[in-house]
Amino acid sequence: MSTQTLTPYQAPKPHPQTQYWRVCQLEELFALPFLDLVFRAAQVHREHFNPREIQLSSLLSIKTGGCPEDCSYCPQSAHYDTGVAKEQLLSVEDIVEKAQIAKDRGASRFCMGAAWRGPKPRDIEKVAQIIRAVKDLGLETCGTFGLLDEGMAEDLKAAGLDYYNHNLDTAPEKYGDIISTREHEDRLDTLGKVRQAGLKVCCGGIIGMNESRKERAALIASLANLDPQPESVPINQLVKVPGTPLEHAEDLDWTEFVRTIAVARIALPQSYVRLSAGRSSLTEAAQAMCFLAGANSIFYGDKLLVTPNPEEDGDKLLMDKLDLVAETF
Ligand code: SAM
Ligand code: DTB
Ligand code: SF4
Repeated sequence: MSTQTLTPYQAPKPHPQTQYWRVCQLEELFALPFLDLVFRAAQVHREHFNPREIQLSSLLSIKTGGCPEDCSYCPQSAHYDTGVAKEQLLSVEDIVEKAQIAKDRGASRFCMGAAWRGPKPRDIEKVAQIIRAVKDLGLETCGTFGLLDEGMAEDLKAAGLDYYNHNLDTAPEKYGDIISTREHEDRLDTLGKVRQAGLKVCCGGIIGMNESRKERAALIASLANLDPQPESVPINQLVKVPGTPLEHAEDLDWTEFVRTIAVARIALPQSYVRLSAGRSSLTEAAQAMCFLAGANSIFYGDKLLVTPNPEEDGDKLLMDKLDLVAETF
């Protein structure tokens, strides 16, 4: 995989929402003939980005398992027996070692996830130390630690955090079917705090949770109507983990995944759209179609948080075949 850059890196800036998206408008996009939709999304992508560049983010679970929340998709919830062992917060040294490896392999951003409903004040102190150390390696930093209390986003920003990942996960109307321990409004509240503190927002969702196409459109509408829009939008396909309530969710056809990427690209024209969890079950050709439809970021590294992701070597090969280059930061 070449790391040659075609355009100098420019950190994304918050861009105001230019249009309020109604769910029915997004359903109309979903219903376009497949190749027309992909073509339209590819045009939007080319207006705002160099389509040969892919942003590479590596993920690390810094505190694993035993989460008190009951998210039906999540292998780390203490409510389900998924075989994920509970681990304490990793040490700064262990995390820095993993971050250095990710950097050496070509990642530009290091995303750290914690299986918390939200951090306690003492966790913020430790996490701030971790962020400072990762930032010192010259990587962009991203954290996903759950719901934040007053002042926490400011503390994370002061430690050098660039992005906060906090997903809306599913359509507002479906939220209660998937999670009972918090509400959609709680997520919006934390997103507001994150924005207010001057952090960049990474906010996306999961498809393949037995939702209807209308609900997929409603998820994208809720992301696109955030004002300003999120700089980064991870689109995850559910990883069906045995023991979770969604382990037998109905399979989504790959074309529906590509359609979702395309609709996200059209509705969030200036956001990075990340082809996120679920890549292991997509063929190379389907991933290529996602890149054509406007995906311009991936999780890079052989593990997501606790489940597998494609190997780096395979991703490098795929990027070479498609003449894609890693965006450097
Ligand atoms: N606990 C924090 C929270 O929920 O915000 C941060 C970590 S949580 C694991 C981060 C995200 O991982 C979730 O919002 C969800 O989108 C994604 N995720 C979790 N389990 C998943 C699965 N089985 N398949 C796809 N995405 C998943
Ligand atoms: C996001 O949207 N997807 C990532 C990251 N943000 C934290 C997590 C995917 C998790 C997939 C299942 C697992 O490995 O736990
Ligand atoms: Fe906990 Fe986050 Fe998993 Fe929900 S998604 S159970 S909040 S780790």
